Amino acid sequence: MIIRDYNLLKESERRVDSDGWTSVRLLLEDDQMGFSFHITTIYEGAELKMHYRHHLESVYCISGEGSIEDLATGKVHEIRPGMVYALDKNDRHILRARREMTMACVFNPPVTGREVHDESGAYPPQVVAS
Ligand code: 9YT
Repeated sequence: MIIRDYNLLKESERRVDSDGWTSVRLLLEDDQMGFSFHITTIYEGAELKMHYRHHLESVYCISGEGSIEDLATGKVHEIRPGMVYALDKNDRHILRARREMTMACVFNPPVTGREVHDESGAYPPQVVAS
């Protein structure tokens, strides 16, 4: 069993900071769960264009408010506490935070730890050892 405490890990090397967001990676690839699990803070006013071409991601909004724009359709969905979105088609999207948002995020395949977005808004593919 793995037991971890966000309150301790938020100031550790598991915290990754980037433009408009910070993320504490509570479960990573080397935990061998088949997914990674992060608590991500999206700062107020942030506008993040993302395209996880190599990962599926589900995101649950714990607090804050904003919106997600599906770049395939142009449709904008409001995001409030209690809502989840799942990028089941590796959907290109823009996430906007009107107020700081706290999100619980799951990635499949799991990220390894230090990933930040590349210029296309993706993380690199999982490297499987042979
Ligand atoms: C909600 C979202 O996708 N934010 C970007 C950071 C990402 N969730 C991460 O690496 O934890």
